Amino acid sequence: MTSKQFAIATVTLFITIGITQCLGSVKVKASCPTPLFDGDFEEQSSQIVASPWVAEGKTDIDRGMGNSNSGQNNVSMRNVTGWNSISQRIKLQPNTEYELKAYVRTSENVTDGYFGVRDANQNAFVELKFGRLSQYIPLTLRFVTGNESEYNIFTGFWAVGQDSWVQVDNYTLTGGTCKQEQQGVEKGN
Ligand SMILES: [Ca+2]
Repeated sequence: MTSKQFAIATVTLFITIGITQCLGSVKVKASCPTPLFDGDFEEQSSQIVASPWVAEGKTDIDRGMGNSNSGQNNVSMRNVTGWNSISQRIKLQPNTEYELKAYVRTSENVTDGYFGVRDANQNAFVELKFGRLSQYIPLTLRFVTGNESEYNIFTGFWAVGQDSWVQVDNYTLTGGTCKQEQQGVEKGN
């Protein structure tokens, strides 16, 4: 239907938000293989969320249910109350710029969803709040790491007293350098 496409365009407009958090003066930009594993959830072999992903609340893998953004599998969180999320612990280079992206869609009554990065102790580092997303929409977050190298990427939502759900697929994380190539290192004096 054409109304569907219109809805996608409208939502995309609202979600094209790039958040850049600069925590250090050193910025390194290059391309590198992703430090994130099984971002499309195709390696998940059962309904129960397994490594490298970690589930909180009522979070399952949909396998071959036609709910994915691509491939066979996606994550599905569905609950009436409480916090429900998917996360993965990752290693990143300190003081380096990254871009995190995932495709997310929700039931109509979701108002309190979060997509982003926590530190090693699960405290918020950078996050984007989202509400209803009637079709799969790429959520994108640009950030610069601090001095630490361990983080947790996550997507989750608070269910607010009624049956509601969030589905996630196709996570990617780009940025960082494969080698130490910081400009200015070999300056000499
Ligand atoms: Ca998938």
